[in-house]
Formats: sequence, structure tokens, C-alpha cells
Amino acid sequence: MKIERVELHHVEMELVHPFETSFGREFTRSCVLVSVQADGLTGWGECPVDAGPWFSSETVETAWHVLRDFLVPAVLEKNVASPGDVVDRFRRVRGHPMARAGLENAVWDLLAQAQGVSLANLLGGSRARPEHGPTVRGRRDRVPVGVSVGIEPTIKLLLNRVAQHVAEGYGRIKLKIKPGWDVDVVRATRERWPNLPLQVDANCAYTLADAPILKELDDFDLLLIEQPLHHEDIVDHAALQGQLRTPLCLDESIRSPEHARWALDIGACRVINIKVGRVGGLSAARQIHDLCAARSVPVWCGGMLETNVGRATNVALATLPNFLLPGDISASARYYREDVAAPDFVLNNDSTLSVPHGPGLGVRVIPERLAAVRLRHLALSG
Ligand code: SMG
Ligand code: MG
Repeated sequence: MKIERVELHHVEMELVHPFETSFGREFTRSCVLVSVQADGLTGWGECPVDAGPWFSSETVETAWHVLRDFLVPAVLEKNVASPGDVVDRFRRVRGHPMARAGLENAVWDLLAQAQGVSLANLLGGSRARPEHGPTVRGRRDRVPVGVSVGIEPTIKLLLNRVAQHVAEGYGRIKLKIKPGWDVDVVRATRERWPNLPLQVDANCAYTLADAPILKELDDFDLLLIEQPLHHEDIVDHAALQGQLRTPLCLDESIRSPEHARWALDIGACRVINIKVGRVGGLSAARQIHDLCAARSVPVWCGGMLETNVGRATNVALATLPNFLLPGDISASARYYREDVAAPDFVLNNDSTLSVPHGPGLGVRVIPERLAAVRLRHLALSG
């Protein structure tokens, strides 16, 4: 199909509850939504950037610039028969994975709609195999999920929040940690919930010199420790993994399939968090999934506080068979009072989200809701 028009939408939305990580506290979330039109259909993708370069070096401004000046011109008025065509057209662009992902993922949605199949089907997930790992039986029409709990002012408040999420039905909790908010917090949580599947995420807040503290976490039966060290490191992580029983999981350090291979080759981690934006789109995400599957390394789907557009993309991705751990893909109500797209994702009583059956993403952007949170809009056509 020939891409006739691409639109960029800069949106900003207030979070239901502020989210604090080792790099700061967020009250609102900004991102760029991308829509592509062809043959009367519209596909949607999300660039999970933020206003500033905190989680990644990309921002709303860099994504806007790279999309408008390089990525959109590479696909506009061009024929696209498969997502691979988009990947080929983006090959000249170095870096900017989130900008690339927003546009590539919109084309995936468009192509799935054109074929009348769900995005999960186009990816090969929901019909790939009859059995999909230990957590989900049969066809994967639900994906296991957990919730990521930010840093709170006190341990008491943190335990209250965890209790709330456990009561909501989340079967896996991730705690954000940083120096001074780690061993005591994990101990208190583990004492209250001895059997709760639990993991931690440091967002790069430690150095190898902190290995003795991180080794203390080995006592708490954690599923994994996510990205304790520098955001570009794999070498120190390999040294650290050698000292820990708990599996290390890399997030920030894995920005392409090559990074994943390098990290696995040197033993920098035993689990990988796949975020479709961070790795540059669904094609790269699936490649990392396949690489890890071939090496028996489990993966899980990370989250970037997405709107329902990004969430639907994540749910589809997480249907692939080697997504063996619950994703950071919580129900829509955990993020925003009103999302730009509907229907909302609702938590099932087995701590899963249902995979939409409809063509493409299976969610629909509501124009009035989009207009209400949109700060900037750009339409590009040939
Ligand atoms: O989407 O539920 C979510 C958030 C999951 O903790 C989460 N993401 O490092 O994994 C991570 C963080 C990054 C969020 S930065 C806004
Ligand atoms: Mg992380």
C-alpha cells in the first residue's frame, strides 16, 4: 500500500499517581503518537519518549525532528508491502530507536488492518503454538502482567501501595530501588508477602562498587534485578552477574538486537526486558525475542507508561512464546484518568490482560480525547 499521509501528535497526560524512579518523579507523561494513512485505513504507533532525556537520550523534540525531517520522508508516497520495507528505508538512520518505533509500529497496525488480522496474529504470537510457556495455557489470548511500583516517601506508604495492587489482583510486583531505598524496602515487602513474585529495578543507580549491597538482595528470592548499573554498560553487568545468584535483567543497555547478542555473549544478564520503543520497533523486538528463545533466555515486555496505543502494541508483542515472565503492562486505569484510545485494558482475575481480537491494534483513538491532550500536531502528505 502507498502511504498517503503521516500525522504527528505531541500529547501530554497527567498520571493517576506520580511515578518516582531513581532518576526522578513524574507527574505527567509526554509522548509522540504517529498515525499513517493509506487506502482509507489509519494505523497508529507510539514513540514512548518523554519531555526530557531521563530514561533515554531521546525526547519529544528529538523524535519530532527525526520523524519530520528523515523518517516520514522515507516512507511518504512509498509503497510498503511489509514491515521489513520500513526497516529497510530506516537503515540509514543511526540511533533514535523510539522515533523509528513510533512510525514502524504504526505501519504494522496499518498492514494488520489491511489484512484483516490482529497485530498479535501478524507478529505470529497468538497462533504461533498451542502452548506458550508455563504461565498461560492454550492459545495465548491473555498475557501475564504485573505492576511497577515507584519510590514512595516512606516504606509504610510503599507497602500500602503494594497492598492496593495485590488487592487489585496483580500477581507480580516490581519495586523501583536506588541507593538508600533498597535492602530495607525489599525486606519489608518480602516479610509481608513471603510468596509474592517480586523483582526490582534500579534504573542504573548503582556502580560495581555497590556489589556488596546488591548481593544482599540475593536473600529475598527475587525473580530478577533490572539494570542496576550504567545505562550503556554490559561489561560491569557481566562482572556483577558473576557475583550474584539472582538473575540480572537488562533494560536501558539493550537498544538493538546487536546489544542483546553482545550482552548474552559475555554473560551480562540472564533475562532481557524488551521495550519496543527502546529497541527501535516491532521488527527488532521480535528479533531479540527470537535470539533469546534460541538461547533459552526468557524475556518479558517492559512498559513506558504508554497510552492505550502503546499498551495495545505491548500486549500484541507479549503474545510471542518466549515472553515467559509477566510484563510491565498494567491495566489502563493505573495510568491515566481518560486514555486517548478505547477500549481500556482491564485486569483479569488471573493477573493477565486480554489480547484484542479486532484487526490491527484492536483499540481506536477517540478524536475528541486526543484533541483534549494534544499540544502540537503536524500533518505531512506528498
Ligand atoms: O509502563 O507500567 C509502566 C512502567 C514500567 O517501571 C516501568 N518502566 O525502567 O522499566 C523501567 C520503567 C521506565 C519508566 S520511565 C517513565
Ligand atoms: Mg527498567
